[in-house]
Amino acid sequence: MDTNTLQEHLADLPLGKVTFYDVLGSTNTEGMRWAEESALHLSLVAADEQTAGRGRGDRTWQTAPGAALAFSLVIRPEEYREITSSRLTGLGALAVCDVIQSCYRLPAKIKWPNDVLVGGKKLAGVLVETQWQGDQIQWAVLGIGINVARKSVPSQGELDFPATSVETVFGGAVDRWKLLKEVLVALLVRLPQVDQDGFIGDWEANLAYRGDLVHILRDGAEPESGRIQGLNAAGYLRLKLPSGEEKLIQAGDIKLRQVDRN
Ligand code: BT5
Repeated sequence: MDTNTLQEHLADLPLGKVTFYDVLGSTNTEGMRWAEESALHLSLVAADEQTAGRGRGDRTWQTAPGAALAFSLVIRPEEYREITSSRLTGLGALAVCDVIQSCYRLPAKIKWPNDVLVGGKKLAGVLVETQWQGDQIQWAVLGIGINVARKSVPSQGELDFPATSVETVFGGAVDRWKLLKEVLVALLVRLPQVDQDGFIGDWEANLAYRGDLVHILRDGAEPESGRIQGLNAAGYLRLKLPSGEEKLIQAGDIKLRQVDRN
């Protein structure tokens, strides 16, 4: 793949600038640089390999060469007034989920806030980074990493949650560039819905562990347990505590784990 071929492949989508790198630190870091330099809405940066791929907080995201998708979209959400970072994270996860379900017929679920799972294993992660002006998002960079080929899955010892790849769960070869286009189309279909009421319902309908007991883990804080009720309008998790009280959890740096049912 190269920039020209990718531009041709995606020519029928209403994207801004499109650039492909063989090796890049992080497509999100590059996307943020572009956004600061006034890159057009829906500009896309993609890389075959990331050497400093990032997850939330200080976590890393591994993108091995020739095996995965790593890309970031610059979003200038002028028209979507009620947009939040949380809803944009949901947008990325829901778009991947839509494609894995409809094009590959697999039961994908969203582990709130930002992971896509199949069979209880993570195959994609979403990282949204935003620049605010007053109470409005000036721009957002929506980054998605998808493990496509088997060799994109890091060794389990390096991970804090089980991982898989699209090819592993699909059981056959998957064309990375076809998958990239499918996810971009799903993002473009979902983007105008992102500030609508129905969007939260669609996101909730695809949540993993809904109704189940989970632990919410935060560095340096006591874990909290509760049952997942759903999401509020901002995209925060509604957790029913053992006391019966409902608590709203903001995404930030939390980790969510299902409590063992055994
Ligand atoms: C995420 O963070 O899952 C967000 C991942 C976003 C990656 C994309 S790739 C394009 C764009 N450019 C970037 O630099 N980032 C975005 P989080 O929920 O914090 O999960 C991070 C954790 O996932 C790590 O601590 C590892 O345990 C695990 N992990 C790292 N690489 C993985 C992989 N390839 N597959 C599965 N799990 C992985």
